[in-house]
Amino acid sequence: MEAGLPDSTLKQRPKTGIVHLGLGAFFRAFGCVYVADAMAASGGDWGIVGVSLRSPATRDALRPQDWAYTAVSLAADNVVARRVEVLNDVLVAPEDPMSVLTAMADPAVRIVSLTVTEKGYCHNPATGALNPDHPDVIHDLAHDLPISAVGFLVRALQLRRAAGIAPFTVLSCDNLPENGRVVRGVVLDMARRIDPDLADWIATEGRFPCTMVDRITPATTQDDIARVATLTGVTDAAPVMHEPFSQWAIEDDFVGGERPDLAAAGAEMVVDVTAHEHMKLRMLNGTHSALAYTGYLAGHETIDQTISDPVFATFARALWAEIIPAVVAPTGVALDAYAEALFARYANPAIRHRTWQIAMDGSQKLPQRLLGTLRENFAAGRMSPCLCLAVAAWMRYVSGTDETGKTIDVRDPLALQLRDTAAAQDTPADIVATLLSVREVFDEDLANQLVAPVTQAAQLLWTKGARLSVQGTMT
Ligand code: CS2
Repeated sequence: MEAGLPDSTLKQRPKTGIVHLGLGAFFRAFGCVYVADAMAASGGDWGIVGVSLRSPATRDALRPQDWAYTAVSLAADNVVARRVEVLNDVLVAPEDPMSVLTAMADPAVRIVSLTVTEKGYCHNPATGALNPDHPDVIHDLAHDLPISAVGFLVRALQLRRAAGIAPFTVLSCDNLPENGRVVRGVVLDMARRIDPDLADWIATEGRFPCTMVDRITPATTQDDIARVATLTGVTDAAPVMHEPFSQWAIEDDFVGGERPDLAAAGAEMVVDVTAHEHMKLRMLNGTHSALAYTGYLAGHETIDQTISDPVFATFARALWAEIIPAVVAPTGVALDAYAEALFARYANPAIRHRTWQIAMDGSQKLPQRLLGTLRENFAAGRMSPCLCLAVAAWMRYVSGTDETGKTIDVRDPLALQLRDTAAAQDTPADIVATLLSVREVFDEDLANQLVAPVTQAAQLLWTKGARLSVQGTMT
């Protein structure tokens, strides 16, 4: 059968107003849907040009479908498919970086949004600052045609300034605390190394609102593609599967106030997103990572499987009990109720979110997900045995061998360094000591505080295995 969604070519698409860097499943299940709804409600030219920074796969799948695709909302008892027709094009940066810069420098483009994952910011996760030794940063400082997202932002802003065009708003949609301030910091740092006047112009004229994004969107599988074909009767080579829930809180600070009417699509436009961000990163992503490492080691493939194991259900609640004292609730939110809602979302059996997927890139995720909470709990004299066990589970996971002796396919920018460092040690205590000295992840103060409780957790983990350790930590 020919791939494609035939009637899409008959419709007029909105003109492009947004370039999106890092067109993965999450943004297509989330941002694209909000922007489509905002235009349906209030109009505006906010069509999206997506950019893949690495692989041509998404472009190749979507082009025969005229860039339209199916977003499938999966509840336990209800499946709803909708067509999303907001993309006007998909560019593949390594094939033609100039075409990406040209799209970003177009005066009609007023927003450049990003989902490039934590490691895409080329920053030091522990400090948030640009990592000048990152190979992509070194490359982008030496060449006009960049390879990193940060490089594309800086070079496109440079072109706009030279052409007398206002900057676009940079809208980070990644799970980083103060994501807008992080991206502003790395952009200004790189710009300053290229041209200090450019950096000053970006600092004055540019806008980098922070956002909190939330929708669980597992990677699409071949089974999903077959399922969507059965469901809709149409072959879609790149559908996206997501939970029904979604939440987007955005600081309403855009260049010239130019943005889609995202509030009409259900986004919360706020003055300061910090409280939302902290709550979400610590309570959702923090427990996601904790369940991913311990659950994976205990042999659970997905989050819903993990949480349907009573030991891990209790563990999730014990984690929230440790996390909640370190979270300031956004106005009108009850944190206990938020935790219970998260539990129900994790338990959704229709969402097959692999523990292995969430376990990826832990070196980039741990600081904002687990370590901030731990730091504050230490300062307040609160014990956090479950969070410490999660850190120990990450250490066991990145050591690269599971409890049955099988190799773990660890995906992390520091994977080799972490595995080799751990492999050179004899005991769990030595592994903990050596991994706590990885300064990209743990600062010295925190490492000193973690040494005793994480060693204790690791000794349990290495002798008893994950499931019994989880059980033992809570009794
Ligand atoms: C997950 C997130 O893969 C991960 O690390 O924790 O992608 C999570 O599903 C989203 O942030 C939910 O909004």
